Amino acid sequence: MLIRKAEFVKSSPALKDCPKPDRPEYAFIGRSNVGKSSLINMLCSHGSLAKTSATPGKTRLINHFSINGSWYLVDLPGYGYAKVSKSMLREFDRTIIHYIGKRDSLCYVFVLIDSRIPPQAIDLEFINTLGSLQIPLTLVFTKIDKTTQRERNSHIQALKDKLLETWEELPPCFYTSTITRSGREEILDFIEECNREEAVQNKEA
Ligand SMILES: Nc1nc2c(ncn2[C@@H]2O[C@H](COP(=O)(O)OP(=O)(O)OP(=O)(O)O)[C@@H](O)[C@H]2O)c(=O)[nH]1
Ligand SMILES: [Mg+2]
Repeated sequence: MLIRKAEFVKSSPALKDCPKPDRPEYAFIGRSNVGKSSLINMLCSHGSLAKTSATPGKTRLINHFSINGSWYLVDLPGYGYAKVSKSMLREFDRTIIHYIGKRDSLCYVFVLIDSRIPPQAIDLEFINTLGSLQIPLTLVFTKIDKTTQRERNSHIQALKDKLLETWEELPPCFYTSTITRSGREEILDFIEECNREEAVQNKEA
C-alpha cells in the first residue's frame, strides 16, 4: 500500500478525548522503548511523525495519525516502564485497556515484542489480557537488525511456545527493523486487506 499522506491529528489523555471513531484504526502497543513510535514513522516513511527517544517513557498519550485521509494509526504509551511510579503505571495501563476494550473503530492491536530478549512475563500477560477481551491482535517482533538470526529465532520461538500453551493458534506475526525497513510492506499489506474487509462489512451493514 502506498502512503500518500500521514498527518498527526491529536494526542488524547483518554478514550473520551479521542477523535470520532469514524474510520478503521490500528494501535501499536508494547513495553516502553520497544520501538512503537519508530515503527509508525518507518511505516509512514516519515522521520519524525511520532516522537521517539532512547529514553523509555517518551509516549504518554493516545496519539492519532491520519493516513491517506481514510484510516488511523495510533501510537500508545508503553507498559511496564519501571521508572514511572507504581500508581502512574496503573493509570497508564487502565487508560490503555479502557481505550482498547471500548474503541469501536479499533480493527487490530499490533503488540510489539523486542526480538533481542527472551519472553517477558509482562508481554505474555498483556497478550493474554487482549485475548480475554477478544481483541484482534498481531505480534510484531522488533529491532531484528540488532540480533543474530539464531538469537532472535530462539527468543521468538520461546514466546510462541509459551503462547501455544494456552492459545489454539498464533496471531499473525511480523518481523521488523526500522533500520533495514524489514516488515514494512507486510504490515501495510495486512492493513490494506483489513481496510478492504472493513469497507465491505460497512457496505453490507
Ligand atoms: N536498531 C534499531 N533501533 C530501533 C528500532 N526501533 C526502535 N529503535 C530505537 O529504540 C529506541 C526507542 O524507540 P521508540 O520508537 O521511541 O520506542 P517506543 O516504544 O515508542 O517507546 P515509548 O514511547 O517510550 O514507550 C529509539 O532509540 C529508537 O531509535 C529498530 O528496529 N532497530
Ligand atoms: Mg513512543
